[in-house]
Amino acid sequence: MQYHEAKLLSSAADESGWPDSDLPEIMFAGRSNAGKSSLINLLTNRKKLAYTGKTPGKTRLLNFFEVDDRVVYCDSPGYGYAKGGEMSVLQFSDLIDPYIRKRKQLKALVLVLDIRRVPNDDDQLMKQYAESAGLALIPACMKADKLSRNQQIRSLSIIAKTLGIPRESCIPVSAVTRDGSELIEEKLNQIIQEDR
Ligand SMILES: Nc1nc2c(ncn2[C@@H]2O[C@H](COP(=O)(O)OP(=O)(O)O)[C@@H](O)[C@H]2O)c(=O)[nH]1
Ligand SMILES: [Mg+2]
Repeated sequence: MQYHEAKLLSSAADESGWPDSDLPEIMFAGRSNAGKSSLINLLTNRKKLAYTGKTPGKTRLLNFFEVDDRVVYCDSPGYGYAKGGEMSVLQFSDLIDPYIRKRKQLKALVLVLDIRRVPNDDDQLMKQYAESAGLALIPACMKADKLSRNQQIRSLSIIAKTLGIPRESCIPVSAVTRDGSELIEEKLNQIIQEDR
């Protein structure tokens, strides 16, 4: 396990809150409770960097974390319509649309999915957002520890088919066992290095 220096740079409700930084950025997006914050904590080896579960007040903002003076991770609110802290698609678009369109150093979208759930229209839309902005797409299928190997393979097929992407690109991840985190890290490193 590697030690990572990580700190919150800013929490942004709009463009004025984007951090004053030139480092490459990676956005983490997905439905509420999919595991976005857990994945950021996993990748940075920090238990409480990003807020997991319900943290009132922080749910409607983009949270930017600088990691090892080399990359910035952007944690975003859950999208879609539901109870709890989720944002409507419209609110969510207002927040992320300018960011995805204008932020030059944004390189990739980590699409955070619950491996047990079929991607919905919002997930599809998010994937299209990434595509149209020319971002690399990394589908992280969280909570793999909740399924057997065979169940994982079946779920990954369904997820890949629904999103119209190759199954090999969908990475099963567990924040509990840490499975998959190295693969995600590898992909992110490639993207960061290509950017140099
Ligand atoms: N078993 C298991 N639970 C997870 C995993 N990832 C996230 N969770 C749990 O799922 C819930 C939502 O996670 P969170 O990171 O807050 O999701 P977010 O809303 O997308 O940021 C929390 O209770 C996490 O502990 C995982 O890989 N395995
Ligand atoms: Mg979160």
